[in-house]
Amino acid sequence: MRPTFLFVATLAGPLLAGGLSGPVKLLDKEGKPRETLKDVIAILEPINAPKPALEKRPALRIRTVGKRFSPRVAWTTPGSLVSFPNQDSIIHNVFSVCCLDPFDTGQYEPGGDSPKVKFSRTGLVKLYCNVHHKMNAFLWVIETPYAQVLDGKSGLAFEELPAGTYRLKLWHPETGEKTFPVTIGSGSVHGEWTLSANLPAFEPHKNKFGKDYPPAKDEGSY
Ligand SMILES: [Cu+2]
Repeated sequence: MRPTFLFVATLAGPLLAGGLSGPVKLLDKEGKPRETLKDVIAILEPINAPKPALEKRPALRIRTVGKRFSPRVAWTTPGSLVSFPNQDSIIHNVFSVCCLDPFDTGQYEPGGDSPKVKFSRTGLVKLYCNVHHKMNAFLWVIETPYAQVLDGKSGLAFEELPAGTYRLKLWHPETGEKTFPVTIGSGSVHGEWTLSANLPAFEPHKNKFGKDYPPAKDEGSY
């Protein structure tokens, strides 16, 4: 093989790829570490790095079980479908009125699935139930496949990232959003990030008609 050919082949080779990993710490209002990271989402947005092809995600199922959404924090990409299977023995009615793609599933029965909802716009969608005031969930619609909802035990861990600069966005319902610049080279980058939970654990909201919820007998049992 001639040297000139080798030189060209090197230039045309795969882009350098690296990884990003490390713990995310969550502090409470007093500055004490929370034991669980549950419901933290990590989103990595390429700034000066190749943007990966954005494919539609498989239909996402956010279950309603025990008068809660599961998962409570989730993500998908624009144009993908989401439904809310009812695995309780009571009626639910999932809706969102805010900002992005408002929708209303209407009431649907135990054991049933909701109509599938397509989210077209990027951003944070706040999901509520019109029957149960305290049910809430958060759906991030994002234009990157680099996202992870942390499981409460591990930190974040991204692999096979093309070299370049990124914005790491960390979000939790009680911390809001915090961003960090990240540079990825050919190796693995290890970091450590801290979020402060200064927001209320439950954000009051109106029902789908913009009215207060009627007092519920079992409000305290969530
Ligand atoms: Cu409900």
